[in-house]
Formats: sequence, C-alpha cells, structure tokens
Amino acid sequence: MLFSPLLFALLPVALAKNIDISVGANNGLTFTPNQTTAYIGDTLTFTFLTKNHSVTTTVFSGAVCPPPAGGVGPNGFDSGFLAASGTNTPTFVYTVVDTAPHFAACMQGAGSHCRAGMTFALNPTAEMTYAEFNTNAVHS
Ligand SMILES: *[C@@H]1O[C@H](CO)[C@@H](O)[C@H](O)[C@H]1NC(C)=O
Ligand SMILES: *[C@@H]1O[C@H](CO)[C@@H](O)[C@H](O)[C@H]1NC(C)=O
Ligand SMILES: [Cu+2]
Repeated sequence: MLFSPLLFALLPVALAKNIDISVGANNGLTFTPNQTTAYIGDTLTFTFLTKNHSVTTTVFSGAVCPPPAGGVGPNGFDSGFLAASGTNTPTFVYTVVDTAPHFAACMQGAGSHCRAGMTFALNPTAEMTYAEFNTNAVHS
C-alpha cells in the first residue's frame, strides 16, 4: 500500500522501449512502419537509409504539406534534413513526452515527398487515423 505510488511512478520508466522506424527503405518515399503507438518515455529511432529526407511534425488536415521547419507542436519534432550516403545512415531519436497523436511527414522537395505519401503517425486515434492523415497529405 505505502509503496504503490512509488511503483506506479517507476513502472513506465522500467517498461520504456525503443521503436525502430526505417526512412526511405529500398529508395522509397516511406516510413516503415508508417504508424506506431508509444508511451511516455519510449523512444522512436528513425534511421535514414537512402536519399535526403526529414521527419517533421505537421497538422492533421489542411496545410499538411510541406511540414514547417521545426515541426508543429505542442511537443512536435523535426529531424531536419538528413542525407544517407552509402553506409552512412544517420539516425534521429525522439523521446515520447505525451500520449497525444502526432502526425509527421517529410519536408523534402517543397512538400513533394509529403504529397507522395511520405507520412507517419505516432499515436493516431479512432477519430484521427493514419489513413485519413495520409489522404489529407496527398491532397494538400
Ligand atoms: C502503411 O503500412 C502498411 C503496412 O505495411 C501498408 O499496408 C499500407 O499500405 C501503408 N500505408 C500507406 C498509405 O503507405
Ligand atoms: C538535403 O536537402 C536539403 C533541402 O532540399 C538541402 O538543403 C541539403 O543541402 C541536402 N543535403 C544534402 C547532403 O544533399
Ligand atoms: Cu523525403
């Protein structure tokens, strides 16, 4: 009883995990996986495998593409442009700080990658799905 508040405080830290996301696998304009669920304290490691891309948060609908430099917040994120070259595959690590949905896309080509469906969702919901976000991006 006395110790349960402490246990609850420590549990999320103890269970924190990393999720790996490939960026541009097989020269594609893709994030693999293109959506994930994560909890506070988890990390997302984006590995940039080909070309020159970014992962940058943006709005769910409306002016989705291109995402603005710096990303859309609160608690948004932006890797900046990261170019892979041969065996040099840069990474960007984001530590999850809330359970809100975050929608991200690539800034490259003035939004052309984003409009081609280079999109990603962290903690999408039943009302704000990855599929709908991606459709919004393609049509933005
Ligand atoms: C997202 O990834 C899933 C699983 O690989 C795939 O079936 C789906 O086509 C992808 N969606 C888009 C819009 O790329
Ligand atoms: C990556 O793309 C950005 C934006 O187009 C560009 O400014 C930058 O020079 C590129 N970096 C490399 C290494 O090609
Ligand atoms: Cu891109």
